[in-house]
Amino acid sequence: MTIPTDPETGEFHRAPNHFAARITADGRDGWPVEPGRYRLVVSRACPWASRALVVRRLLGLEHAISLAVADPIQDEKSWRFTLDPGDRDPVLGIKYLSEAYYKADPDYTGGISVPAVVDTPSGRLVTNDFPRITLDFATEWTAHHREGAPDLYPEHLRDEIDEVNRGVHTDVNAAVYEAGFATKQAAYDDAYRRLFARLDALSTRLENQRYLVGDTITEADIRLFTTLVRFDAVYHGHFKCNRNKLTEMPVLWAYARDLFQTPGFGDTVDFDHIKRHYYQVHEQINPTRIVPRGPELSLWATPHGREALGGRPFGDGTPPGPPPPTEVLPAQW
Ligand SMILES: N[C@@H](CCC(=O)N[C@@H](CS)C(=O)NCC(=O)O)C(=O)O
Repeated sequence: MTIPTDPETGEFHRAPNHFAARITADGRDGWPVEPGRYRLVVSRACPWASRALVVRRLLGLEHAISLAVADPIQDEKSWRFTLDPGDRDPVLGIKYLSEAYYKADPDYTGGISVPAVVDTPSGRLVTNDFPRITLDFATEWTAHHREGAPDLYPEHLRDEIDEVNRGVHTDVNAAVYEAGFATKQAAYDDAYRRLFARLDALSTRLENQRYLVGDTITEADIRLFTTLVRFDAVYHGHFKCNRNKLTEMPVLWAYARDLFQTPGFGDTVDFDHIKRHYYQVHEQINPTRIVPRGPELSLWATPHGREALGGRPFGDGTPPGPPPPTEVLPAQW
């Protein structure tokens, strides 16, 4: 995979999402909420796609929105369904996710990214607008949430959640990539500084409160979690985000373990997919494509002690049950 960077500044700039139609309860974009109609396509390696995996689990949308998992290693035609029999997604019948993109727009020349939501009857991509996908799962699909589903985007906290999300996006979710993909020292230095300054601020915020906003799990926690869970496995080494390991930042490490051990979070995480994707796909930064053996993953199961801070993980709701049998992952350590 070629990583696009600005030749002048050496900075990596993320491409905008091209397909931004929304699936809504009122169907105003032509895509009404309808259980059984849409297929969520992810890579379990991808932090942006993993948000959707966690939200779908927490809300119990597995029965309403089916799941396709791409091979963590893209080839020159991008995401492919080589984990499925005959190398085809069994529901969409396609070998490459790009086929759904070109069905939606035959002239499309941009990147093929996950997460993607595909309309199963027509095989067309509906949206790859990752920040919107999870918010719409939380607010537009409420009629199909499980009993006891939490409110991940409570109306009275939206301004605060949006503000936290902006900082986490710029200085954490995106900054790790900007550090890792930088081709000039100054671009790397800038991303590294922003990342650790923000992690320090988040540590302070989380010292005496269990979750980022309010006293329950919200969309803000999910967005931070998907970067933290990858931190020591890939960002610390591969992306040179190495002032500290997550395990050396006590508050964030306990916070991340707390979420990991909450049903709906850790049961979506496939460290094998994560490690193979980053170390094998980004040949520019890891030309040998060797996948490191560490770190020791069993530490994710150690006690975190965050219950002492109070908080009600699911508010008035309840944790989700186990994942559907077809989505149960192999033991991670
Ligand atoms: N849709 C966004 C964010 C999602 C994203 O970056 N997903 C990654 C995987 S972690 C991907 O699919 N990259 C391939 C590509 O954009 O061509 C983007 O295009 O940058």
